[in-house]
This record gives sequence, C-alpha cells and structure tokens, in this order.
Amino acid sequence: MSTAGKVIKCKAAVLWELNKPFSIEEVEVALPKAYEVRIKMVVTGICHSDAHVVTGTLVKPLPVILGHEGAGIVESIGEGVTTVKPGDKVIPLFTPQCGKCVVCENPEGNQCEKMKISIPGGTMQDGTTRFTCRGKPIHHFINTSTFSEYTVVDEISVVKIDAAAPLEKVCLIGCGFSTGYGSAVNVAKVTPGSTCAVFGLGGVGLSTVIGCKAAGAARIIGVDINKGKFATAKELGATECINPQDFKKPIHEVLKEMTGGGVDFSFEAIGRFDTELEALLCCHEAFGVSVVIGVPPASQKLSVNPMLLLAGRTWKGAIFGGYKSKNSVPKLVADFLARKFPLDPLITHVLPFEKINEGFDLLHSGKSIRTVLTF
Ligand code: COD
Ligand code: ZN
Ligand code: ZN
Repeated sequence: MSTAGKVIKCKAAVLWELNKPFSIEEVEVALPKAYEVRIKMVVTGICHSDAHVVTGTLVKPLPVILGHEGAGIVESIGEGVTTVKPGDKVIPLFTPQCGKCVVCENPEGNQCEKMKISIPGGTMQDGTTRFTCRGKPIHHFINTSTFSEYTVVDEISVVKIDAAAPLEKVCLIGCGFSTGYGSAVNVAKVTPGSTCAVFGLGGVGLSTVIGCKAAGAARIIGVDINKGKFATAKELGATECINPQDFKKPIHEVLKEMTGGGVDFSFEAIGRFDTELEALLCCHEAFGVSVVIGVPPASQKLSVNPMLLLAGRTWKGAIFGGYKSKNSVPKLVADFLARKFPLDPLITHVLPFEKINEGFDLLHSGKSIRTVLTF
C-alpha cells in the first residue's frame, strides 16, 4: 500500500531528556512540503556527535530525533523537488549545499549558510517540524534525523547515490568516513612522503588514517588512550601507534622527538581542548598544519599564545571534511564502489534499530568503532 500523500506512523528513537536512554516510540511523520523529501531509512550509523547531544555537550532543543549518518530510499517528494525522485537511493546531508549562498558559490569552504550545526536549530528550513509523538512536535537534528524509520529533509540536505551502492556500508559516507578522510585529503591536503599524527582512533580518526594513507603519507602515527584501537589503525595504514598514558612527558614532546622536530600534519578527532593543543604543538612550528575535527564542550574556550603560529604553523578546522556535500557524496560513493578505500573495517557492529541503546553503550565502552543500525 502506497504511503505517498499520507501521514506515516512509524518507529523512531526519541530523546526526551538529557542523559536518558532513547525511547522507541510511534511517531507521526508528516508529508514533505515544497522542496522537501521524505525518506524511508534503511540504515543509520551511530556517531559520537549524537552522543554529545545526549550529554548536553552539543546543545540542541529537546525532544529530538537524532542520527545523521544514514542511508535510505526516497518515499515521496514535495512540490518543486527536482534532484531526487521516489525510489532513489539517497544519503541525507547534515551539511547542506544550497548552491546559491556565498559559501556554495565559492570554490573554497563548505559550511553552507543554511547550515544549522552551530545554532540550536531543530526544525526544517521553514522553521516547523514534521515529527509528532504523543501529540507533541519533536525536533529535527541537523537536517537529517536518521533515527527514525521515515524522516523528512530539505532537498538541499539530501543527495542521490548510485543504485548499486550497499546502503549498510555507504551510510558512513554521510558523516564519519567523509569527516575524517576529507580532513586529510581535502582540508590538510596531506602530501606524498609526509609524516602525520592522528589523535583519536574512533570512526572519524581511523577515516583520517585512511585519507593520510591514500594521500601517500610515509609515516602515520596514531594517538589514542585505548590500545584496543591500534590493530585496526595499523590495518588501515598507521605505521605506529602510541598511548599518551605510557609516557611521563606531554605527547607533543614525544612526537617531536620521534619526528625530528614535529610532524607535517596533525589531526584532532577527539573533541577535547587538551588534545587539540597537543595536536597543534606536535606539528612542526615552521611548516606544520594542524586540523581541528572534534568540537569540545560549547561553554569552554581555549587560550593560545599567538607565538605558536608566528613561526609558520597553520591551524585550521572543517566540518564534514571540507566537502561540498551534494557534489562530493555521490563521488565518494562511486570511489567506494571502485574500491578506492575500505569501509568494512570501520563497521564493528550491526544491530537492529530497536537495540539503539546497546549501540550507544558499545560506543561509550570503546568496544565499537561504528555500529550500524538496520531498520
Ligand atoms: N587522548 C587520546 N585519545 C582519546 C582521548 C584522549 N584524551 N580521549 C578519547 N580518546 C579516543 C577514544 O579512545 C576513541 O578511540 C576516540 O578518541 C574517539 O572516537 P569515537 O569513536 O568516540 O568518536 P568518533 O570518531 O565517532 O567522533 C569523533 C568526533 C571528533 C568527530 C566527535 O566526537 C566530535 O567532536 N564531533 C563534533 C564535530 C563534528 O564535526 N560534528 C559534526 C558531525 S560528526
Ligand atoms: Zn557525525
Ligand atoms: Zn549554500
């Protein structure tokens, strides 16, 4: 029976309160309005940024349906939608590409002005929501809300991908993989023969390792306090892995000694001030480039002596690996299908959607890299 033109009742994981488990609820998903797309989700990954909302580190309005690393099939479209049609395989884009703003028109940068990650947001572009549960409107999350059997997104926040793509794998291109890989190949522009240090070997950091290797780095040093991550890091291209807890001196001093003055490129994929500073300090003061990927708690600030940059270091950051999403995601999917990079080693667990809380427990215990939930 066709669902097009009807309100859909389906299951979704609702976060009602901070620091509480997700509650699997029946929600109503309204019709897509003009320039909106309703998607039947097939799979969704769990990313640490979803957990950051649960703990209040990333401040978003509640109640909310989280999830931003999904893949699915277009169920129906609103008036005026031209870039996708019912039946298309798609990936929702938490960094939209409107194609019209100054950022989208500039060859550099990808933080489209319609982007909502830095402000509370929680609605569609028109300021309203398409989810209702127990008679209450439920907020959206960064244009995606993939923890629902059906979701509605703006057309600028979704892109069609190759019909041959395995959704249970390429969903990672919706966040973790692209964020890490793009930080290496696109943001830092890692050079052949260079030395890199990657702080944090979760799904994002390991994808950075994959990117450093693809760019031809000669040495890739993984840094993590969980030694359990080292085997996969080495499988994906890390040449050495170190645990800061094994050393008395700060880890940037260790890295400088290991590399004769500092690495060419460093990356922070944890989201902590202390490690962001360590990552900055471990890159060479004259030519090192340090890329901030993780975002620390919103209320805190880092104080840095500008002298750290005067000798020539570059300190930069990007969201979603610097990729303009609508242009890049289909190409990344094509590259995956052409076996230019792996995704399988990043997927450690596959669980039915109903076990979402188990998936978050696996993330917090450090046992998983990525858990993919299937609907
Ligand atoms: N020193 C070294 N390693 C550490 C430390 C430490 N003090 N603390 C934790 N780690 C390691 C953990 O053992 C783990 O292996 C890794 O850091 C973190 O991995 P995950 O799997 O928990 O997290 P990811 O890879 O899913 O996400 C990391 C991000 C940095 C992307 C995320 O947490 C974040 O800050 N997101 C906000 C930025 C962003 O781009 N958001 C948009 C959507 S993601
Ligand atoms: Zn993410
Ligand atoms: Zn734009």
